[in-house]
Amino acid sequence: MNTGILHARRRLLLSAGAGLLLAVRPHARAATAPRGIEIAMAGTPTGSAVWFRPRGLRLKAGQTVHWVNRDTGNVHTATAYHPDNGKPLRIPRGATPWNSDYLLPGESFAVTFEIPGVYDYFCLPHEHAGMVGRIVVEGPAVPQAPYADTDDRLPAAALAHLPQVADILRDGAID
Ligand SMILES: [Cu+2]
Repeated sequence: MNTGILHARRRLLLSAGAGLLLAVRPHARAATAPRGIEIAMAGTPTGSAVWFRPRGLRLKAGQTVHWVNRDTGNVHTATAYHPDNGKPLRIPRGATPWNSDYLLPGESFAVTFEIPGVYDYFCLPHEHAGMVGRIVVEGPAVPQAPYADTDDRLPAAALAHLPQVADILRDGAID
């Protein structure tokens, strides 16, 4: 039996399968900088401090956010606080959780927000360094402290860096 051909064929099937998966991913990563609303993932050159900018952002329903890794030496993620990601629920009920996976410098990830409410998210490797963000999608009744019951399950630095809902609604963006 010619195992070389079999191996080559298996590789072909695997790569075809991977392409299919990418094609149906709702929020594919992109290697080029997108247009529109950007939240930068950034940090100091040594990595001693890392952040999302803005870390607080007000949106209207239907708007799309692009997280872009503007850091030069660090990978980051944008990951919803949700049981699917091993965390307490801190996005509106019924909203789809997201996890960008690791973004290299220059890579980006997009999510469109449809359901009004408060969305908290974090960076997987830097949650304990306080790399978190909060998005408020405007609606008739956005709660002011929607997730107080799970505050004690967040690292102290993460909780400290989540802006207040009222401040986001007033200012639009909080750096
Ligand atoms: Cu990070």
